[in-house]
Amino acid sequence: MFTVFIVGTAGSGKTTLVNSFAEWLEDNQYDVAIVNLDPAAEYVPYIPDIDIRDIVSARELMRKYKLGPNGSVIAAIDMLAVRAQEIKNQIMDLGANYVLIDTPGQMELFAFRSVGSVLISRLRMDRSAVVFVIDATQAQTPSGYVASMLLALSTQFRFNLPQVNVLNKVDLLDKTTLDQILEWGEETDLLREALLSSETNKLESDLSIRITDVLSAVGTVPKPIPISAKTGEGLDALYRVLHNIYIGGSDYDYLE
Ligand SMILES: Nc1nc2c(ncn2[C@@H]2O[C@H](COP(=O)(O)OP(=O)(O)O)[C@@H](O)[C@H]2O)c(=O)[nH]1
Ligand SMILES: [Mg+2]
Repeated sequence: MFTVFIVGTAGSGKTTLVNSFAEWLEDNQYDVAIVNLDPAAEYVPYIPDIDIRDIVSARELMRKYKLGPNGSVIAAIDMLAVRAQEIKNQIMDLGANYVLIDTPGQMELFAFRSVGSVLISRLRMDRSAVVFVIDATQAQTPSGYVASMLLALSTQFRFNLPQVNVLNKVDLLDKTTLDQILEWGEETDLLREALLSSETNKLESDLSIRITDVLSAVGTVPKPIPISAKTGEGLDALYRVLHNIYIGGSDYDYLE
């Protein structure tokens, strides 16, 4: 069993990706299960095998304890962490090869509170990975790109799991813009140049250059894989990278 946590900022396309990647896996004869861990999801396009809203619903907590939207998500995640073993048992009972886990819309309420990493460490299996979803439209400017990569790195430290970064919504970019973003991932010098010549104010570009230096000094931020959760473009490349992570852990335990 390989559990894949789909993490990213609100609106980056996590839920859409869970749906389209599950379809892709099924079309390619893989056995896949879906877990919805977002207690505040209004609508999901897939039918989850386990839905956290059946255990705790942010909407109900709002009503019952008179909480706001953020407070109710925080309370719901705290409650889930307590019941993590029960949820993990349910996931194990699904017996699927691939388990895709959709996470709360607002990642800061989940990824950057200590209980979020506790929840993930309790739910993770022997083989787990994080797919960090970057919204390509937010990463078109050099400083937007740097901010996205910094968030990706923070998430990587936070969860301490193998992580794949994806640049989602590439269907919304023209080819030149996409190629440019991908070049920034290959060549830090090109990114620095772009930051220096971009329209942003000097303070922002100075700060972004310093962050870029830190990112390249750390040296572990994998360059993002371009995908579209909407059109399905790039999902085969995402699968290949995940599969390598899956088999990388040991040389005797294969997916098929
Ligand atoms: N054009 C385009 N839109 C997308 C893509 N992925 C997601 N979206 C849209 O982005 C919005 C937010 O997506 P959602 O999956 O709910 O994001 P989440 O908050 O991260 O779960 C929705 O309107 C989606 O239809 C994509 O690859 N291309
Ligand atoms: Mg969502």
